[in-house]
Amino acid sequence: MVSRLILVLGDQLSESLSALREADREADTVVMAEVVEEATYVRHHPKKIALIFSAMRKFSAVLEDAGWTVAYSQLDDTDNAGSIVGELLRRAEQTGAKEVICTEPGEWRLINKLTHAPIRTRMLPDDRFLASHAEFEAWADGRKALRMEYFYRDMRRKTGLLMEGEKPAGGQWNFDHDNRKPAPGDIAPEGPLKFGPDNITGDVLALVEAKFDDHFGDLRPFWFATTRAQALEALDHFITHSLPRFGDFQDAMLRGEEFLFHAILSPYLNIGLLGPLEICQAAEAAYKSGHAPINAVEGFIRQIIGWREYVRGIYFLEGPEYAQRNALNQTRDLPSVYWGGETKMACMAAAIDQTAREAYAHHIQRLMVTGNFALLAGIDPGQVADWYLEVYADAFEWVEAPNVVGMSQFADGGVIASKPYVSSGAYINRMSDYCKGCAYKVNQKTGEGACPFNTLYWHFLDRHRDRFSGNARMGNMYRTWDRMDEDKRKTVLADAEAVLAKLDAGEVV
Ligand code: FAD
Ligand code: DLZ
Ligand code: SF4
Repeated sequence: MVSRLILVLGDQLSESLSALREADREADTVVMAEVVEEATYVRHHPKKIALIFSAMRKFSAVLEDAGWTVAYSQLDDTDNAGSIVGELLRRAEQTGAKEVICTEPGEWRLINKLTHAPIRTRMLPDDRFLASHAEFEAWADGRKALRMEYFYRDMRRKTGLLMEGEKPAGGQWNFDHDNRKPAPGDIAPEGPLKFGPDNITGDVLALVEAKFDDHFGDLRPFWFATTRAQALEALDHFITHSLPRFGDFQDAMLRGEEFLFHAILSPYLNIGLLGPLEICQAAEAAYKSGHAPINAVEGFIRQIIGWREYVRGIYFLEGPEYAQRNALNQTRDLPSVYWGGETKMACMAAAIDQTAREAYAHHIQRLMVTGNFALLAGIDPGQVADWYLEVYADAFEWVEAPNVVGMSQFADGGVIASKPYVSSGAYINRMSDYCKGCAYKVNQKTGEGACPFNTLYWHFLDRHRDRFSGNARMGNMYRTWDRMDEDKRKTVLADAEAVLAKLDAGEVV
């Protein structure tokens, strides 16, 4: 039998991968390649590159132990072709293989490259998700609005998670109203389980240091799990220590507490070390045993079988140009604060500083601090999307683009969100302790020391009035704005313009 090449990408590190299930362990060759093209199509955070390379090296050893022949290319191998397609062609020449079998990548860019590769390529569905493309399309078909909540309920019924017969456990589908508490300063979250680098990770760290030192973010200390066994330990640690309070403080932000009660499992889930169902089943077991309350477990499971599956469905449903949409025509360049430039805004400094250190920020920091600011300040959503894709260890376009372009920047014109996620400083003040030590005053609406979120919020609503004033969910905002006396409105807009002018001039805001 002629050998075929079985491609396993850096975010496909699952033994159950469809391409591996289709393959012949005796005859075929698995191809895994660290390549400069994937490491630089955006300038990924060094921790993200190290996570992927280290996990790839260890996964290739697992496959070899299981009897597979693996052709593994390290980034600095002298004959490394530098791209996935280049490496496939090189391996085809070496082995005489005439066909590639792969699992669908999570990005149109790479799907396109593989589809047009000068070697026959068979692409199988990525079935490490609960909903197939066909299932999502069938759900979306004929609906006026694609709201996550209804899709989520179908996923609950499909998986049986938190179901008591036909009814949701606890008597309701969604316990979100219990999950919006600010965190008191004296809580002591356990934080994620951290792993010291072993020899393989040590080699990878040296490589990443040598090759990608100019990428934004700190490589060390590096503590991510890089094997399935470690990722399972991290899951167990989260269920034991953090899940019980995950719900209560899901939206809270505290200085010096980067992780609070969040799972920090998305990097492992998105590269395939863990599966969505096993994570949710572990959480459900914690509810059934009385270890964690329903608001925590329902809220957590909703993020995974609801939001995560839903955004993937949207990415593939909407097609390759989705990530380039700019429905609000926002065109300002991303300011230097996103790259660690000086800022007086304590909330932005906290979110961006921890992003640089950890390649991690939790959902509300991404949505209501850095995302909110970009949207209010009129930043080009393409630049915003590239930033998120670069800086987070869990960022792959199928999940990043709908969250950024859709949910956070409203650049898809409302496919995902029924109204833009914008807020003044009051929301950040309610959910965090950032404002206490900020150079700006969160309660000040105009003038030198006014919180920039306050003036930019009204500027956003004012400049997008034609689009949003008819939105029933935004009527109150426009009524409040219209009730303000005219001089005050003029001052607010002029102050906002001054903030924007400073951003454009590269001055500190
Ligand atoms: P937890 O808060 O503990 O949640 C548990 C799990 O739920 C996560 O591990 C994740 O797998 C899933 N989840 C939660 N919210 C979402 C969501 N909105 N979409 C998809 N999955 C979700 N998530 C990514 O995995 N990759 C991204 O590139 C990404 N970019 C984002 C960009 C923006 C602007 C926003 C607002 C959100 C983004 N998210 C992204 C969603 C969310 O912020 C992260 O999944 C979460 O912060 C990961 O940390 P955690 O494991 O501690 O999550
Ligand atoms: C993100 C990433 C990086 C940094 N490096 C590699 C790599 O060298 N080799 C590889 O196979 N995959 C890598 N990846 C993951 C791919 O970019 C990912 O598969 C696509 O973006 C699709 O999700
Ligand atoms: Fe952020 Fe405004 Fe609060 Fe400062 S005052 S931390 S800029 S919300």
